[in-house]
Amino acid sequence: MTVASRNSRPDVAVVDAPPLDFDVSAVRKQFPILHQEVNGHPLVYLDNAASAQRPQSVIDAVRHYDEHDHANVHRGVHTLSQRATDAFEHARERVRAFIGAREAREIIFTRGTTEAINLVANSYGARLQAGDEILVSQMEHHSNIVPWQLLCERTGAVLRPVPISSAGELDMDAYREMLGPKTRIVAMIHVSNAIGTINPVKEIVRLAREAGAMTLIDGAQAVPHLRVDVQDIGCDFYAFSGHKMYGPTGIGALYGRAELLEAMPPWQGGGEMILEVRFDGTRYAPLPAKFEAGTPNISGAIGLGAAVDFIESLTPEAIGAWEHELLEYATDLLGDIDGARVIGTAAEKAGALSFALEGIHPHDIGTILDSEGVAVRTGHHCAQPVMDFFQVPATSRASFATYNTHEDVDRLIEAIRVAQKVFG
Ligand code: C6P
Repeated sequence: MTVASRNSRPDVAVVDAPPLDFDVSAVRKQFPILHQEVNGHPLVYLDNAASAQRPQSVIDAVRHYDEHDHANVHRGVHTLSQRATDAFEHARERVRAFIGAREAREIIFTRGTTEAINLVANSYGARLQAGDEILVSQMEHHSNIVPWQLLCERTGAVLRPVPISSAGELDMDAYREMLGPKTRIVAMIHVSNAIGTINPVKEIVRLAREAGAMTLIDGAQAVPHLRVDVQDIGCDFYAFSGHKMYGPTGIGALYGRAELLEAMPPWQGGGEMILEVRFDGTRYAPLPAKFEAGTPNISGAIGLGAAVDFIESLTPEAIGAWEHELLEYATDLLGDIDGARVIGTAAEKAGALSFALEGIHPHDIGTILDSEGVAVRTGHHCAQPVMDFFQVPATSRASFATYNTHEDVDRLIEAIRVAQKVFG
């Protein structure tokens, strides 16, 4: 099977041809962690969808902050607090520009995608009533299912999954039919972490808006691979995590349209999200502080800003095209292996290649691959409905980043052959 041409859908922001001049060895030099042996073999890191590695510039940005500027933000008149605040707000501005938001106050720092979606489900969700409908896809990560299930339990709203095809693409006809006057929220994944499908989010949002529904896009697996422009997509909310885009763990962002965020109640209460606290009533701070209660992950935000700079230094377009080349190469080679089955064969894919090997449990595959120095993820990838749909308990998943190479793919394929010999 081959991955289809990258320019067949106008709303997928990727370039046509592989960037033949992509200097992957220069990129690799920026990632110290890659230059080590694991179990006696040079490391091949193909678990990027779980967490990508960090370039020296991100490591240095966090370290510089820790060594020189660390203090609480927005709270002190002293020099360190001002430096920390400046660096923190600079990072917000970098994130704003990265995803094309209009204003920096539309960027709320969160712990990651999970917290961003929970924020919306709890705050915006408070306006839902019994009988209202929330549409998600059947290929969602659990973090775009469970917060809505909890909301449904609280409000009596109904969660409805839009089906996917045998290729792992969203059934757009079913989606159109399911949209209706009861649809209040459409929450969909941009790029599937489990099977790599790129969803037509612009069209998904356009249809939802026509139906009068609010839209949230889970962009955790999109921002590392595609140019994302939230205004072009037209969504109300967009959520993502730092650690999948070469940044630190424990930091991410929620983009929200300012009018909506302003109209929403705070989710968490505490320091920094208030203007004035009295026992007879509290007034809340303006955006973005209203949604950032407590001391934030300051060094994480600074690292995220540096990760944005790293991606922009290469450009998301060049990164996406290079990774696509690797994805096609790996998909073709896997197709030559007897007993190998690719799970998810959508025409438009990014980042992840899930597969099954006849007669070998994915966990055994992962263990053998690790003994060969190849890191992949095995399991349900926090997307159990996808596993149920494809009738597998789990898959093995190789996921690509800008520093991966054709040699990495060759090593993956060799290691798969080793696993087949061991269990054959
Ligand atoms: N997927 C994976 O290996 P957090 O944990 O909040 O940073 O991200 C959650 C999340 C939400 N949506 C998508 C599409 C995701 O891929 C993830 C994280 C990892 O696939 C860990 S389960």
